[in-house]
Amino acid sequence: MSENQNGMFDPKEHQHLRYNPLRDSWVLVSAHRMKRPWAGQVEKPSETNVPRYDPLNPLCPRNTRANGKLNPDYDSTFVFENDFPALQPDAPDPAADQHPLFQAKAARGVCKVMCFHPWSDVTLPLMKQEEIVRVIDKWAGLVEELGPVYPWVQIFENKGAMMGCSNPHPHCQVWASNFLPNEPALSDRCQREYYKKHGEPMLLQYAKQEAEQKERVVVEGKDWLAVVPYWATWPYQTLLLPRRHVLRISDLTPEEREDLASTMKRLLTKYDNLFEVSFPYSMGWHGAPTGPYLKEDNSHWQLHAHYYPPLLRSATVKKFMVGYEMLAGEQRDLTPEQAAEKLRNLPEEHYKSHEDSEKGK
Ligand code: H2U
Repeated sequence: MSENQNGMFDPKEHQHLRYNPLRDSWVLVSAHRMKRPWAGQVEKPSETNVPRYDPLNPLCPRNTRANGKLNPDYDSTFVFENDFPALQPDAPDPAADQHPLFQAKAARGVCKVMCFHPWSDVTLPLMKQEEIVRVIDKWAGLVEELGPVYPWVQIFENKGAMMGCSNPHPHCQVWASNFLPNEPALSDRCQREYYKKHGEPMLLQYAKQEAEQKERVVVEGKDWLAVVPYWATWPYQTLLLPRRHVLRISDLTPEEREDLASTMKRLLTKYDNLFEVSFPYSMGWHGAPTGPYLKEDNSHWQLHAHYYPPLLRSATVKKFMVGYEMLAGEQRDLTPEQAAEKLRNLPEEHYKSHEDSEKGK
């Protein structure tokens, strides 16, 4: 970067654009805006007390779901077909003869819901490491089951009402489709082009760089790394990366699953500790595509998870992706380095662990 009128470029002081190589787009970083007062504004909403078991919650063990089906008395993870699926295996094809401005394509697939735990009053960071390993094993199992049939298996978790989550019971969703959706299609193109040009998977090279530079690292495990990416758009966005070249979640070794569970627990505990609230986010896994892509060379791919949390300044003040973001481009205030430092310095003991030990959890 070159000098400007104010002297040497300082990313904390001077607005600039950063390149997102996974989306081939730019984000405007305006860190000087963080000088607006913010000390002391840590508003904490009164946390609603979720009961461990609610006889009316359709996700709890032994309860009846919307379609009248009974859940088993599960004691670990539990997967069921979404009773209100956005994608179903059968739908007729739209007419082939189409105007270029009115194009439609066939969309088929399946939607599943996966409960992480039989209790409604826990979240991933409050679960035991071995319980998180079972979640990871189930994610891998779903990719193994649906991957041979569908090109894309999207595992995602919407956490918190702020992110549109409809049920407090710890769960995620899995949507498998007969098409590659927009985000993975873009990511596929970007990783492929990078690999062609640089001869190494983009995110493998990126993880090595971040592990050396350290300033954006939030949590480091033996096999995993959680960073606030250089190009993050959400204030506390993170990227979870394996250190080894791994194409899909189903390719992880038992040791890598253990380390992933530990890294997730540490990261998500820090998230909760940031504003002392169960931190809302949307997260999801991206790995090499499946279905017909299983027969192709996907060396350009590297497995990773994105965490997109909406909160900015406190438990109630969220970042809105509106105005400039909707009409021009993404913009952020605090730098990714500042966000990483804040998260990194937070304790790895959950703020609730004291309360919970008193309650004898
Ligand atoms: P969200 O909280 O992320 O919306 O996920 C809950 C999902 O659970 C939602 O997609 C499904 C909803 O369709 N669900 C059922 O399949 N059956 C039910 O009885 C309740 C909710």
